[in-house]
Amino acid sequence: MIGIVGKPNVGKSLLFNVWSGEHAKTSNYPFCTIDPNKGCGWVEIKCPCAEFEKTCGRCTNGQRSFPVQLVDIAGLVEHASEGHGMGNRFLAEILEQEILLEIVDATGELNNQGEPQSPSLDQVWHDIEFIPTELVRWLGQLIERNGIRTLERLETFLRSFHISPALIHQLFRDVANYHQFSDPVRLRELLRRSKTEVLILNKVDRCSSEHLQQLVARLKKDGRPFFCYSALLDFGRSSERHQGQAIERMKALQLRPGSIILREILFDLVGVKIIFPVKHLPALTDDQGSILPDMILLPRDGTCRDLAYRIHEEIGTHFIRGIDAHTHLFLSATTILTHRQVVRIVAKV
Ligand SMILES: Nc1nc2c(ncn2[C@@H]2O[C@H](COP(=O)(O)OP(=O)(O)O)[C@@H](O)[C@H]2O)c(=O)[nH]1
Ligand SMILES: [Mg+2]
Repeated sequence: MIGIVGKPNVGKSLLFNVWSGEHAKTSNYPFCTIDPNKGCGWVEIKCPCAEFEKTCGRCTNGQRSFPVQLVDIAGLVEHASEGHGMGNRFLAEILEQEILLEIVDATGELNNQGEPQSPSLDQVWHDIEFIPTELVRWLGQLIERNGIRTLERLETFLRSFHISPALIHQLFRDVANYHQFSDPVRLRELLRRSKTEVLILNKVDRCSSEHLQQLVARLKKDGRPFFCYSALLDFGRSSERHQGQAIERMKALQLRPGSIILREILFDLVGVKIIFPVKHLPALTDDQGSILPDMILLPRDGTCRDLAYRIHEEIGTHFIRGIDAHTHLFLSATTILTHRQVVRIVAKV
């Protein structure tokens, strides 16, 4: 669901390790991460059981953890789309993700080849633009190479990257000829509107304050979502020896831990919601008697019928109504559900 992308050595694997608590190899070597590393980040959600005066036995201090898939993808290099570096295989993997965490070395101390140089703001601007530019270039080439000449074929082709036919139709319906299917301006817009791109300025611990101020001021002006971060300090928080020091430095730099950033991305930026489906009311149980057994993630505009489909294809097809566990009111197929809502689905099965 979340792809971690960026050029080599910006700290993708370290961030992945910290956020997922897993231990993908980190090193200073450009292609240390060859296969995508998959793991889970965890976001905490307030469990509804207390509001119903129940004890679900699944939460800790009233909090439930919800897993979010993270994929650490091998370093993107200049002209990856032309077969340099790891090329097509991982470019495809990147575009399959719904959320792209675009990691940039905030110091600008890595040149285009991922080799050390002195700090450079110009390098940072270049790196920020580089990720989407490379993705768009690759997508354009893929469309050309596959000889896609009709809007219908373009829609089918892009569906595998979770890009909706409606959006493709909107952006490409007026093209005069099929060469425009690989137009970088339209493809950039397609990427912007089909994925949530979040910029992470990593290695902030190494930036001078003047450098950082200039960086932040310009990004705020651009108005795109970004987070200042230090995977190294966040990692330090979990080590016994340097914990106190890491916490102090993060505080001084006003940096937030990965778990908080992840929450903000999911619930504020993307606007996903977690729904608790139950089979029996008012018990809030499944057939085995487990209280609030499941959590299901829905998009911002996810409806009651969407929830039914996520539970089971059959339940979606034979949906009759939903019932809200608090109010006991009926919910129609098109009712948009709210975060942490507890819902029973009634279906003809
Ligand atoms: N100072 C500092 N170093 C970092 C930070 N994040 C990663 N690094 C270092 O940068 C190097 C490359 O990290 P790695 O995670 O392997 O980068 P990847 O190639 O993008 O996966 C390693 O030596 C890390 O320890 C950070 O926030 N601050
Ligand atoms: Mg790596």
